[in-house]
Amino acid sequence: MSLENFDREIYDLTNSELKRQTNYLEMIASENFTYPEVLEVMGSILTNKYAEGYPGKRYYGGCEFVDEIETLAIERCKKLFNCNFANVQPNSGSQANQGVYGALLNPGDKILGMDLSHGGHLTHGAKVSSSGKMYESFFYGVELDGRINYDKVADIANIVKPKLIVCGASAYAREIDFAKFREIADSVGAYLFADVAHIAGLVVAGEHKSPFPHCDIVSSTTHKTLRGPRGGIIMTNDEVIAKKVNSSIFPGIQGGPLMHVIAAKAVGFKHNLSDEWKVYAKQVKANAKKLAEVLISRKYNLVSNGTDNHLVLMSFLDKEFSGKDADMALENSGITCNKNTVPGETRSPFITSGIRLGSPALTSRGMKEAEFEIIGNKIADILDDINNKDLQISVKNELKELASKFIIYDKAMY
Ligand code: DSN
Repeated sequence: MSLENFDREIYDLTNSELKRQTNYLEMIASENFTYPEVLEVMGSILTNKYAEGYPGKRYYGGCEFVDEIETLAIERCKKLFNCNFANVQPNSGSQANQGVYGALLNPGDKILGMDLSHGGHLTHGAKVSSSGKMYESFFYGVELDGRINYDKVADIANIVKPKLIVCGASAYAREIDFAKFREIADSVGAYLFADVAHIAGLVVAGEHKSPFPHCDIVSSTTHKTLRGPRGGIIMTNDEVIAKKVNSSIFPGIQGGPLMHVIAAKAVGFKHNLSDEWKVYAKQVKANAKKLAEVLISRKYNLVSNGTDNHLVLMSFLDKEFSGKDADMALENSGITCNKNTVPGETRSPFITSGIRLGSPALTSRGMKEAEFEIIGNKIADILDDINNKDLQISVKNELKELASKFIIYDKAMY
């Protein structure tokens, strides 16, 4: 029986979400539109198969085909990141990071990561996350200019003497210098762990410096700039670390891997290995740069005054309206983004003084600099007159018209 006939509520809600994704301009920096082939295999019979263990060493029979699938995913992942070992089983980026810590740390060990309010991630030691509960976490941040000051990171590392340093961020618009982090880690004898979830799609295209060979271990999600299915991965060049990672993921924190998602990761990696991928990643950066240029020309402040990657952080510290106000005004105008804290933040994390805007999803729809110029100007128009509800309605209609020229999925997929 079809979903439409069996469960009309979920069918209708899924179609409503498809319409929302189609009609709105998706500018959440961590979101993307994955490929139809990825969706196809994720919705396949592979979901039926239990395969606890790793290829060739499973705890269940009947794994001959899923073994081949996981091996393909591993080999493609290694080729992409140019490394010797990959674990493609983490169900998410958070679980990948939990797996990394489980492999290298004991409860109570010290870790040093980027402060959540400065652009870090929950799993980089935030006290509300298991990374901050199980380990003693310390933080570095960005300066008021929005950039990491590597000398300060070195000073903090020298005082804290962490066992592991995390580099990588969720809201940092500038290139991360993995070589400098390596020097800092070496100066205190710490492991260096890069979480490249946000920038992985750029890294594998050569559009951002690679964390290898500088980092001992690297994690990522597969759905952000990589544009694959939701999920996590862990990579390393060190055989001892690789073995520890495998045990840390299974049986450490996960049971049966999601074989339909692992197959989808393999399909996503095949896209990432193609020549077209390099064109896409270059365009993601070019589009973010154009957006930054337009917003600056319209007299808006950007954290770090620009971008080297796929995202732009707008700061409203000098404005009467907040990040939350801007987020709502843009949502009313057909643009989806998220409020974000900024360096020197004066408002609460629920209100904030900034928004984060990303280019990956709209680039996947085929938009280029010309469209980002239009969108940047529309964002500025809305923010210039933030209480003008009529303007928000008319911009929403204009942007819906623009969106309709860039189809995401050319047939109903459900
Ligand atoms: N939630 C993701 C982001 O928005 O950056 C990180 O996991």
